[in-house]
Amino acid sequence: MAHRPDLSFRFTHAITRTPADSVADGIRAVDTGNPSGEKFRAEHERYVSALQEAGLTVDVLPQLETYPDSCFVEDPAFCLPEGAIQLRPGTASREGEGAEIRAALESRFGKVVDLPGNGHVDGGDVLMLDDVILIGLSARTDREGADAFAGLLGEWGYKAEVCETPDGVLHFKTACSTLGDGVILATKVMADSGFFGDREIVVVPEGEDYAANVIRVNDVVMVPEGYPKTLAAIEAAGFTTVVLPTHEARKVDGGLSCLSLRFALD
Ligand code: CIR
Repeated sequence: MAHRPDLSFRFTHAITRTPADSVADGIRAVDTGNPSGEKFRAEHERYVSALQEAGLTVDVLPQLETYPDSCFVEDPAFCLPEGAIQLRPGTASREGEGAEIRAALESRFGKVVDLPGNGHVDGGDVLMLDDVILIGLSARTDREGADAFAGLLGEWGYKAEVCETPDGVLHFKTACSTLGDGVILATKVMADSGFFGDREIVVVPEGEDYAANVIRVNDVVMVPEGYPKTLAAIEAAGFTTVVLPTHEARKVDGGLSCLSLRFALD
């Protein structure tokens, strides 16, 4: 299938995983306190409901105590209408998450393949735009993994480009999102990077960088709670929004995109 512009925001299905109590041991750059499994699960239920209200069939996988960060299902896989790609997350404590999500991918896709080679890619570094898939090199995604992934996407008929994630940003998509309809949301640093060419960008207002990670799902843009200036900027650009709490996810550097794999099946 050729790259359809609406692949970045028109979805029929999602896969999520219920947060484990062990999420308190999840990786984080700065310690702002441990997330509570119970509170996180309450926020996660609202997230799943919002995806369902946006029209998606959601597979909710059971909590997996062995992997504290396993609710962030976006990182170990990438899904396209043609099939799913099992990635290799670039941090040791998360490498096994790919195998754990394999059965769920196989239950939805006739074709599931491994990222070729030995490199690493986290799905959080992969931004699907209307006409290209951007892969950000980061502390998690290395050159070998990014090049192998871009090559595989090319074989599947997709244009992919590898770029640098700015210093101090965990994942490429920590700092930008597709709003769909040709528009990107990005932090000032990311907007100034030149990665987006002359595409239209809504710049995240100062002090609200965390809110750069939103998800457009069909007719709505889901925005984290507590970022009024970003919410207003997205609405001013003509999008309909749904606000969701991500307070527990944020304590372990998680946001809205990483909590699901979203895809369109015919
Ligand atoms: C990690 O550091 O891997 C997790 N604590 C958070 C992962 C967030 N994933 C994402 O933004 N794609």
